[in-house]
Amino acid sequence: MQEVFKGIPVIHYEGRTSQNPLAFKYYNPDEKIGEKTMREHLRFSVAVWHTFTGKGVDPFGSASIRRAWDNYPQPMDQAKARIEAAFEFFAKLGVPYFCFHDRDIAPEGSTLAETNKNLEAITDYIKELMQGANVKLLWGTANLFGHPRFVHGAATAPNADVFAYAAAQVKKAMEVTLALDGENYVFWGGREGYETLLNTDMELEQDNLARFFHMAVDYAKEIGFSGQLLIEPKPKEPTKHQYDFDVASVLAFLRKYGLDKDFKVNIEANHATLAGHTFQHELHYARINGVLGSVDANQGDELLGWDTDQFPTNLYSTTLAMYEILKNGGLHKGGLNFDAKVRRGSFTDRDLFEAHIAGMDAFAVGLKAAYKLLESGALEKAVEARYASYKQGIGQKIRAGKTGFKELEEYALTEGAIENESGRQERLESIVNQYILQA
Ligand code: XLS
Ligand code: CA
Ligand code: CA
Repeated sequence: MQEVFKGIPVIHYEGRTSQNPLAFKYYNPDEKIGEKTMREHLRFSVAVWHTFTGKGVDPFGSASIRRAWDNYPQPMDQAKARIEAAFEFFAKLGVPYFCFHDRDIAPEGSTLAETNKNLEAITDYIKELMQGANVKLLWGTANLFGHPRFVHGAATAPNADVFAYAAAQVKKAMEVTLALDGENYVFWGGREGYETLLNTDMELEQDNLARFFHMAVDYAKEIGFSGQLLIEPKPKEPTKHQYDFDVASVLAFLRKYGLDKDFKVNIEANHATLAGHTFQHELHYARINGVLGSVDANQGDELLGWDTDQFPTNLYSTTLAMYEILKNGGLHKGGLNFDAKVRRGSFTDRDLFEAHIAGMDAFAVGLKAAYKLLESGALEKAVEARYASYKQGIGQKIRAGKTGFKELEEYALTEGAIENESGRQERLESIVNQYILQA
């Protein structure tokens, strides 16, 4: 295999004072943070779509990025060259995982049969490359949104032929994920939503989506896929209203249709903020409901209201994310997948490395800060003290379900003036800052 990223060395940890742009300043894969190494805690993954198919296109301009593998006129030659470059990238960066959509790795043919043949050939090639490499598949997924056949959705399309096609595509993508020992399979509802209720049977569409997921669960069992199935919430874009709006709506959907034992969620930071939540809120909501599966590590822009998928560099956000992940006992089968793209103006190959290094370092700082913060118990003590009234007296009775409105009225009628205590928000925020600065 020919070297593609010439002049880019294997990236090493050089420590916080290093000025070398091609070195980690905080991510030291073998350093132990508690019981686990940083590599084990963070489980970083590269997203094949943004990193190897992204071209810097926006609604106002054509491609600003041209990679070495774009020079192959035949789509299958290009697909092979792309995946070879990807494996060189994984090795140089030292990431343990990667993720892809079926269509990122192999081109569509003129029929579904031909498309499947292309996908099988590239899957075999990836399997071969994985044998000599230190990288595993975090998750696979199917692109059910790019082709015009999915203009009105896939599993929620008004056209049953589209539903069938989407099912066939997911069946194949699950087989490919299994063949590559993928640890999870993701469903992001690309165009599963609507633009206007004037032409939409929402009830049928949601029932169909649930039918689709039940079929996926059955098929995973049938082929012996033991990876975790994940749904990735997103509130809008591409459709105005996506059905998997946020973690809470995904949970309600899963419970309504009896799917809650089979799925967890893949939480993306930028999707959380698009939904009007913080990244921490979504992780926390998933954690307390036992469905925190995996993470798409990126960030949005505070001034832009769309899905900019930027590399995560905000230490406040990575610290609070790692705080939730540590409280979850880690990510288990999940990982931190960089579903992030370099800016249109960052068009060199070197930018791809520098962007991933920035993201990995930001999460390494977050991990270190969150670990110490958790060890100190500062936030836990404050929260415990705040809810202390539920540990005794009437509060204890409320918690134990041993009282009702009548007794509570009697209690309220006889109690004196209610005394609330300060929430001390600013003090707690400054504690978080202290731990970030000490990381
Ligand atoms: C798009 C989503 C997508 C999923 C995988 O906004 O983030 O990339 O992660 O289909
Ligand atoms: Ca994502
Ligand atoms: Ca996104």
